This record gives sequence, C-alpha cells and structure tokens, in this order.
Amino acid sequence: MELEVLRYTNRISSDAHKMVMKNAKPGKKEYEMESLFQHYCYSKGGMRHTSYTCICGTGNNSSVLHYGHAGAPNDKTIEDGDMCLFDMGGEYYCYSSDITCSFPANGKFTADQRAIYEAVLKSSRSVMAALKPGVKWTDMHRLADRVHLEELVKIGILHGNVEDMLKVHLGSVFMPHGLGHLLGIDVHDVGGYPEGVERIDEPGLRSLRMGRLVQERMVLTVEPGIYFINHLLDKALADPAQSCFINNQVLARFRGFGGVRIEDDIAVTADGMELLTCVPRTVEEIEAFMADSGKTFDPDSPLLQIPSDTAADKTGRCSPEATVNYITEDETTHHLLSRWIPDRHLKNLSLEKKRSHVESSFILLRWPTKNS
Ligand SMILES: [Mn+2]
Repeated sequence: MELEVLRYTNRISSDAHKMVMKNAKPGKKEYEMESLFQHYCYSKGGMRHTSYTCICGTGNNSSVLHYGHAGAPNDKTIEDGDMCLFDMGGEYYCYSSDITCSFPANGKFTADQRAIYEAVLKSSRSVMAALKPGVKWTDMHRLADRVHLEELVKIGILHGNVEDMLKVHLGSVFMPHGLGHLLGIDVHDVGGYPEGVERIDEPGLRSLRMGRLVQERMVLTVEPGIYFINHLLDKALADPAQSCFINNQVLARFRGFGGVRIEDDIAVTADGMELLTCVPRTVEEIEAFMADSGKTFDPDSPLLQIPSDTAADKTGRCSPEATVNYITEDETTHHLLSRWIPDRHLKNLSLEKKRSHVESSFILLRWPTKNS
C-alpha cells in the first residue's frame, strides 16, 4: 500500500514536471514554473504540499544545490541559452516524491549542454542497471563518479587516468552531493545509517544520506549530477593533486553553465528495480516533447480514463468493481495503465496484479464521471 502511494506521488509529480517543461520559456520567471508545478499537484492530484521547497534554478543558478530557499527564491528571469534544473516533488498524505528534470530553456540542447546531459544520463542509467538487492549504495555512488570522470575526459575537460582521478576524489568537485537517499514519509527518509553502518569520510561519499546495502522494497532516489561550481573549481585548480587532470582552457567554456541533475525515484525489486518516475529523459525525448508546443500537455485528461458508458454506475461515477473488471489483458487497458504504471514494469504484471494495482489505487485517484 505504501508503495502504491509512492507510485501515485510520482505519477502526479511526473505529469506536473511535464506541464512545466511545456511551459518553460525564456522571458518567464523561475517562480512561475514553481507555481505551475504546485498548481498542477494540488488541483489535479490533491497534493496540497510539496515534499520540499521547489528548486527552479536556471543558468548559473542550476549549479546552486539548494537554490530556491528564502534567500534566493527562484526569482531570476529565464534566459535564452540557459539550462533549467527543476527539482520538485509533490507530497500526498505525507508521502514524498523527489524528481529533477534538467533541460534547455529554449528546448534545444547546445553541443556542450548535450555532452554534459548525456554524461549524467549515462551514470544514472549505469547505476539503475547495476541496482539490485545486496549491492552497496556507496559503490553505486562510486560508479556514478567513475562514469562522470570518464565522460568528462571524452569532453576534454579532464585528461589523464581515471583511476588516479578517483584516488584524489576528483568526482566530488563535479558532484559534491550524494548519489541518492531513502524516500518515504520524509523526502530524506530516516534509516540510512543504522547502528553498525559507518559514514565514509571522503569528499562526496560523506554527503550520502544512506550507507547501507540495498534491500528489496527500499524506495530510493537516483540523482547523479555534474555541476560547474566556481568556488569548487577554483579550489581544485589551486590543488596540484587535482589541477594536473584539468584542462583549464576547455573548463573555462563551462564557467556559468550551471549544472545538470537527473533525479528519478525507484523501488528495489527482488532482482532489480522499478522506475517510479516517468518523464522525458533522453535528449531526443526532451527536444521532441518541448518542440511539440502546439500540442500542449493536457492536465485535464484523467489519469485512468475508463469509458464511462461501460464502467459507470447510475450516478455517472465508475464503481470500484466495474473499474477493476474493466481491466483485461487487451491493448486498450494496457495503454490506459501505461499512463500510470511505467511500461517496463507493466509488461511483467499478471492480470491479477494489474487489477490489484487498480483496486488499491482506487481511493487515490479522481475517477472520471460521465460529465467530466
Ligand atoms: Mn533528492
């Protein structure tokens, strides 16, 4: 049941992010995007609160990890050429979601933006491919660092041997936070360091909010990022052990770039993980989604639209029984459910399991009526 609620918070928050992505444009204010996200979550999902203060960083602000607080209240005007980094999650009955989308404000990645974005996407997907019960969360953080360094070498910002870079913790210059954390009733849920699990006191790793082995049914965020944070870059350049790997001429091009974070929420399964977040992720998906501005994202389409003449009772509402029975193995209901359960996960579900998803979620969803 708890997992169903977390699927729900992710479903609504993912759609809210998509609506923001459709509406983000140079000339608008960052706080307009925050407001739009909140409006969607509350009006469509019954989520009165967000899990944390929305972070809507654009341009250089996207390198400020906890931007959006009272001292920097998402008040910049979005400019052409900016990267947007929007970290926002709706909360339902205290259950959280925590999602970050990074994309270019004008809808088209530059070569540099694409290179950094795809480096982060590669580390995110490498971690997801390796994630299963029994792996060390700290090893997942190290894996993300390694992928980032390899990709930064390809881009030309770094040169030299990645093993040697890892020894001097060069990864933490570009990702100074932890890879992810437990998620549940609190956005940074408790229990990351039970007795006997020690925090690793190394740059980057010491910021991890969880040091445990990954276990089935844990819900976690996977949120790698690469940021160009001036004071960290300057510190690295002043340290001969780190500066020897940095190509300062190429790096100079990325000053003011901001940062990219890709944050998804996942549930650990017996042999892998289920992705709860469902937003455009590849460069191609994002560009296609943003380019299609004629077709605006329709926030009024019900989450699970059952044709009311087949499933509705006399009052026009779909009863739980009628709705559950409407779900069959056919394409139509598969398509309906795929708006709500990630396709990859849906494929492996039995009919019985699909129906039980619908049944347990019935109380969560606003059901269409004949008039809606
Ligand atoms: Mn997070």
